[in-house]
Amino acid sequence: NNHKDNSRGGLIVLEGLDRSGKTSQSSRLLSHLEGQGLSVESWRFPDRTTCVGNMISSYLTNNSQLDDRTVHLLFSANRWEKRSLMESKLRSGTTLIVDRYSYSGVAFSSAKGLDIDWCKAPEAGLLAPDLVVYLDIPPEKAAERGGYGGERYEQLEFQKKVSQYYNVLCDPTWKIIDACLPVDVVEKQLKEFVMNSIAICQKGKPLSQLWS
Ligand code: Z5A
Repeated sequence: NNHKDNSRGGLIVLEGLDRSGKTSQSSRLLSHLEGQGLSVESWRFPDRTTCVGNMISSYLTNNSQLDDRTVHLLFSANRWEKRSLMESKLRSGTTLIVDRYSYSGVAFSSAKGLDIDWCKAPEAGLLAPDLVVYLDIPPEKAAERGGYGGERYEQLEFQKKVSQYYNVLCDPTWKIIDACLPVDVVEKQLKEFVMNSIAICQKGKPLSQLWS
């Protein structure tokens, strides 16, 4: 196979607790990759701009109540509605930096007490990330960063449970960065992981599916 035919962008996912620094690192990474002349976009889930995303946003801000399984499936649907766009962007050579993905979906819903396999099921068949970077921060440290707003999940005890489920989901392919390090140090480590991953995708690594 001709490499150029299969060349594509990378699907880069950032995961971590609330306040672990995902948003800050996404924007730094975006600027860096753009500066390298790469085609790149920054995405986040939930994507609150869609109809489904609107329902999720209203739930997170406590403006509506929803059954736990219902909201889980909405988060999943919010990823499914972006799946085909995601695939076409990647195939056209655009790298996507995605702030939260299916792992958040499973970790947060499992932390509420839902069965983990039940939580994983609707995610199967979404595109598998080429790289998952976990920004690792103890829940207590994250809480100290302040700015916990009024959103539904922004409570220390709950974040502790979420962190336990991230540990269950974490596999040896994940890259873990100590998110308590200074922002610049985290950024440097992140860039290295990402540049390596993009290089492999450019050489034609096949796209694969999550949990199927
Ligand atoms: N959720 C779900 O249940 N199911 C799903 O499928 C998905 C999500 C996708 C909304 O997510 C909620 O939805 C989320 C999970 C759930 N609930 N919680 N918790 P969101 O993406 O809208 O919200 P968030 O991810 O929690 O974003 P965040 O609050 O913006 O956190 P962050 O992006 O990780 O952190 P940050 O904004 O970059 O940084 C936080 C602060 O720390 C800020 O003041 C920074 O300046 C500071 N910071 C950052 N890095 C450092 C370092 N290295 N040192 C010191 N200070 C730092």
